[in-house]
Amino acid sequence: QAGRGADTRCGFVALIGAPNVGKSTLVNALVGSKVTIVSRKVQTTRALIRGIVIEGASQIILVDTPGIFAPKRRLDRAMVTTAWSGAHDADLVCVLLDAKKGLDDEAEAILAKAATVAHQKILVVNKVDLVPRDKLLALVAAANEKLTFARTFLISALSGDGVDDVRRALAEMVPAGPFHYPEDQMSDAPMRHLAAEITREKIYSHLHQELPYQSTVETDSWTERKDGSIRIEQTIFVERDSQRKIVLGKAGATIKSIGAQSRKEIAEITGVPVHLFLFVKVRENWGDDPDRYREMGLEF
Ligand code: GDP
Ligand code: K
Ligand code: MG
Repeated sequence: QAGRGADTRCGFVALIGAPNVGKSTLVNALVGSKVTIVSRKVQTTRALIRGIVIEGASQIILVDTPGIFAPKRRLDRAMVTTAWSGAHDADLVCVLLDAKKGLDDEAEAILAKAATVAHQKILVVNKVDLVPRDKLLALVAAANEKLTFARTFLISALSGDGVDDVRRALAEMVPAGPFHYPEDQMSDAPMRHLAAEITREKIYSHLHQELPYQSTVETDSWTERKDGSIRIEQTIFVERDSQRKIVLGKAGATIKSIGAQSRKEIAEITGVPVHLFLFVKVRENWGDDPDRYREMGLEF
């Protein structure tokens, strides 16, 4: 048991919502540190990532999930199954809606399915920075008609507006019990996994169309050197040789830029100098290989 005294609370809170609603941004904002990656592209988050935060005498374990959408590929199906299993396994479910998109078909489908999850639910309307305040009330009313929410919050995960209120409410709502994790832990993922995710985030921001979805990153080695720096080797796997050439870029320019940005961010998080070595390899059909999903933490 990770502990503290008799009066503590601790619980799992799953964040559920459409792709790009801002689930990962909210997890990072609640934790106050980057534990999960963010991009403008859908399907950035692939597995269940836990961000851990302490508020008063409560430990809140936030479960960031892949977005809920109509799956086509096998990998997509695994992501959506994983998201719902995250909701069923949690103590509380936090349903996110995009203030600007409102109750579109995707949001309606998510609310309908969320109704089958037994736990208490809270509604978080995100991206309120993009919409006039008076429009929000109609959305909140409509959503609460579809589903009963214990609490409703209007926030901007990006600016941090309203995030403290969500954190305080979750702290009150998680069940009584001892902490599951040590007090200084912010994530359940090992640093070498987050480092691979950060490189994947840079692939998402550098490359377009299908390539990000057909690539994955693994950390092969992580060595702490005598001078206090860390030497990290990572492999970027793609499905075809043509994709390998795109990741490398002209005279290696693209991979150099991906590596430079990733290295800088990993160094900021670890607080020590980082030497990052990236390799690109072709592994055909990795996206159809269930063994790969298991390594990624997905269910199928
Ligand atoms: P996820 O797919 O639900 O995890 O969404 P992400 O956290 O990856 O965010 C998707 C995009 O929405 C990113 O470009 C974020 O910067 C952006 N975003 C997230 N929260 C907000 C917000 O409150 N306001 C605005 N304007 N953009 C946001
Ligand atoms: K995203
Ligand atoms: Mg995400």
